[in-house]
Amino acid sequence: MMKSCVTISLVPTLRKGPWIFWDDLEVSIPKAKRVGFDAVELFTASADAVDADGLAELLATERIGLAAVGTGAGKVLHGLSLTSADADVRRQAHEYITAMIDFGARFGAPAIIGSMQGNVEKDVERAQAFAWLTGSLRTLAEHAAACNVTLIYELLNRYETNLINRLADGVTLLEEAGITNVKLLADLFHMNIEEVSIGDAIRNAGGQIGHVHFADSNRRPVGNGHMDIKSAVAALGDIGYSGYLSAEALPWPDPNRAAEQTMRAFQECTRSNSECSA
Ligand SMILES: [Mn+2]
Repeated sequence: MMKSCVTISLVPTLRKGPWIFWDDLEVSIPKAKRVGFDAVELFTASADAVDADGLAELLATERIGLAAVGTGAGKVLHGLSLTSADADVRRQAHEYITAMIDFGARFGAPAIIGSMQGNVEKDVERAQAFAWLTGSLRTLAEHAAACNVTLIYELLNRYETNLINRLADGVTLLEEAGITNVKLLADLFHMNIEEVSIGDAIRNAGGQIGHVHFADSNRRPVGNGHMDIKSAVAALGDIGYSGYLSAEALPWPDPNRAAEQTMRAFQECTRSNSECSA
């Protein structure tokens, strides 16, 4: 049974980004519940930007889960990256993500490494960048395991990283480095740019998929682009995926309507034996 999730960003300076809700948690979490979501995914400036006790109380009151926590603000706001040529920046990136793993783990929520993976920078050997990446993934995954959560590694499209871009390459990366306790994030928007077939990519990655970002081809809520969402969700059904479909989409035309459209699409696509018209 797949579960529904909606994103909340608490970083006002990134207001044009792909997150459905933007208001503070006291407003956004009840809204998410009212629309019917099973959980929320949080994007915050850092691990200490949110009062964890207050969050725990809100989640308990609304009976809604925390599905995952994003780490992207480490890159966007603080310029950190796991593959920076600067050792000090890599160290800070590592610390930033470690703190985010601890924050999420209190709620059983994994941290997501997306843009924090960085890029093969100028004057850095490609093999060196990958050694930094896999070394960090290994250590961070071990820390996550000690906190009883997995670590999520997201494949991004070519305009956002020059490391790797497809699910199959993510599977290979983890296998070859012998890294465990890392699951892959299948972001449908990125996959629409990079994969030959979204359905085949999902089926081939199988149990390695641990989280899904649910968005249409243009990053708008599902149903507002040309994504064949029915076949993507059918493939997730084929692999027995029981995690979240998390709406990491633009708040188009506005947060409330984006949330409602996402919920409609989620219900249509996950309803068994029915046509998905989203
Ligand atoms: Mn994503």
